Formats: sequence, structure tokens, C-alpha cells
Amino acid sequence: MKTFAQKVDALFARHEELIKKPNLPIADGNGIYKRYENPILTAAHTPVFWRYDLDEKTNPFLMERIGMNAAMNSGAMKWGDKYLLVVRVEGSDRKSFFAVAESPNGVDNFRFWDYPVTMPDDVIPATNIYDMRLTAHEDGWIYGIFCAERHDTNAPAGDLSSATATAAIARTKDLKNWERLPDLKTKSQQRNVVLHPEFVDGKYALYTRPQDGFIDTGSGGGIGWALVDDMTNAEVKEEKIIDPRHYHTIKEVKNGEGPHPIKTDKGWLHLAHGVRGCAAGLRYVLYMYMTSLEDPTKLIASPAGFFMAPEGEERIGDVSNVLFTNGWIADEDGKVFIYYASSDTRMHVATSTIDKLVDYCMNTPQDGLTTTASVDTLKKMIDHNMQIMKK
Ligand code: BGC
Ligand code: BMA
Repeated sequence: MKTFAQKVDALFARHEELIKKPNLPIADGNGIYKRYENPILTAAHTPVFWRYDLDEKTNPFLMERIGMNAAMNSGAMKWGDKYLLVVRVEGSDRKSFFAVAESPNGVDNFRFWDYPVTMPDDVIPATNIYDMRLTAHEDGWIYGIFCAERHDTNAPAGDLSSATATAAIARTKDLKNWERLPDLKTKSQQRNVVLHPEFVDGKYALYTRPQDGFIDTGSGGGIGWALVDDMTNAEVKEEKIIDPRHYHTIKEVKNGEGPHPIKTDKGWLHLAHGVRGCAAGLRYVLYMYMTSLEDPTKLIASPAGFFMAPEGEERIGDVSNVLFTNGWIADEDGKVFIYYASSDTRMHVATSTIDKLVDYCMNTPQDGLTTTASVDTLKKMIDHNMQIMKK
């Protein structure tokens, strides 16, 4: 019979083994990015001391007292020489909270800090908060913009599902102490709001995602852009759609900015998600686009279709058939770490480079929006290759 202390040791040892497991790239890729063998974070990566009461007196059976359900949709940034994620951890009680996890190399050995983030409430407290985008802005603050969800007070009695989505704003200098700023004021509901890292015309610039309802984007035409005078009292007065949705594409139903774009000499490089509906529900995939350095509202590259879609184990989870991203890190040498979650359950990494991603955006054919156009595009490629293959 193992003693209580031995059982505790075994728990910690198993956890340590999980965290330290090396993560290797999968060899066969598409030339654009590399996937990795293992998820980088799961609910099981959360510290043992978050889940178990380690006191024999109060927990003689050494049972989990606080269940964790998922580690997903994470904001990302480089912090000194560490790769840091602000993870959306979801407890078994369906509440999400933020927790920082860091890795020395960006692909494995991710370890949570001892305590989750204490996020102050806004005037009207939210029920749930999730999906933080991190922006180290040129004003010197690190901003986190995330979704605050509240029960819709206008819902008829007994309707416990209607909710509202608002963009919540907080800022920090150390990722430990967060100052909550008032939620973004907009005409419509908002999810997937992201702060551009630079001032534009002396103003803060936001990527927005106007939506008529909590789920339906309705008349919200796609990813929007808005200039804001002051982040401590942020209000969207005018919104311009910069990456519209289209019928019969991977972003027919919804799209949303992922992390803030990466600046390259060819333009701003964007990673986003697109959603379409099907009999199995909503299908979420990742896609990319580019905007101009001179005019960040101008679309300059829009490769057709998805950049990444769920594969294998990624397809299955709490909300199956979903890839979602709100974090990536570009290293100084041009390597890019793309952090994405699968099926609202676990976190993964894929790696690429700025050069490859720009090439992907600029040289992947655009969506012609019909079968005829797609077949024409395909035939051009085949014709070209026929010439090469004859040689
Ligand atoms: C969930 C989110 C989801 C949203 C819309 C929220 O209650 O927490 O993960 O994106 O609903 O479906
Ligand atoms: C959304 C997002 C994510 C989530 C996705 C799939 O609307 O905001 O939180 O990953 O739905 O459930």
C-alpha cells in the first residue's frame, strides 16, 4: 500500500514527465509550416496543486477537488527569452480564466505560473472571460483584449442561454498585475477584437468583428477596423470592413482576427479564423491575409481557402471540428511560432518563417468564388507544370 505522501509524489512525477516530454516536428508537411507531434498544453498540464488538495487531513482519498477541462485559445508574446502564453483555461465548471504558461523554446516544456491571472472586473461584472489577444503597444503598455460574456438581461424569463459578447480591455507591464479598463463601447456586440501594435494617424487602431447577436454575425460583414482616441475610454465611432466574408468560402458565416498582425517589409501579415456552417455544426479553420504598410485597411493578399484545418486528433474535443488561434510569436531570426487550439480542448504549435508565410500569402492563388474559376486556376498550374515536367 502506498502512503499518502508516496501517492502525492507519484502525481507530481507523472505531471513532471508530461511537461518535460520533448515535442518534435512532424516531418511530412506542406512546405508552409510544420506541425508538432504533441499538444503543447492540455488540462493535464495545469499544476497538480490547482486540482488536488494535498492535505491528507482534508483529502484522505487524494481526489481531484477542482477539475480542469481544457487549455485552449491562448494569447502569445515573447517575454525576455521566454515564449509566453496567456492561456484560456476552462474549469470543469465551464468558467474560463487566464493563466500564464511559459516555455524556454516555444515548442515544449510549457509550465504554468503558480497562480492564475487575477483579472479585475469592469463596472458590470462578466460571467465568463476568454480568448485574450496580447499587444505590446508602442505606447509602452501590454494590452490584453478579450471577450466578456454576460447573460442577456433582456432575455425572456427562463431563457438562460441568451448572452452578450463585449470586448474587454486590460493592460499590464509585468503580466502579473492587470489594470482593467472600461469595456469597448460599440454599436454592436463584439468578439475577436485585437489591438494593432502601432499608432495609426496618432490613434489606437483596433481590428473588430461586429456581430448582430451573440452567435450570429448577421449584418456584420467581416473583420473590421476602427480608430480609437483613448484606450482608457475606448469607443468605436466608425468601423470599416477590411476583410469581408463571402458566400461559399471558408469564412461564409464568420471570421475574426487572430493575434495582431506581424509587420514585414511586404506588408502586415495576418492570421485569422474563418467559420462555415454544415450539418455537423460550425467548422472553424485558420486562414491568412495581408494588408498594406502605407494603408493598413487595404487588403493586398488574400490566399484562397484555409491555411490550417483540424486534422486527426485535432478534430475531436468539446467543440469538435474547430481550430482557433489568438497567438503567435515572430522571433528576430524570422521564425514564427503559431499557437492554435483544437476543438476548444488543447493547445498546439506549428512553426514557419516570415518569408514562407509572406510567400504563401502572395503566391497562393486567390479564391475565384466559383467552381469554374477554381478549375481554371488549377489548369493553369497543371499547364505550367506540364512544361516543366517535359524537360
Ligand atoms: C463560449 C465560446 C464561444 C461562444 C460562442 C461562449 O459561451 O465560451 O467559446 O466562442 O460562446 O459560441
Ligand atoms: C468562438 C470563439 C472561440 C471558440 C469557438 C468555437 O466563437 O470565440 O472561443 O474557440 O467559438 O467554439
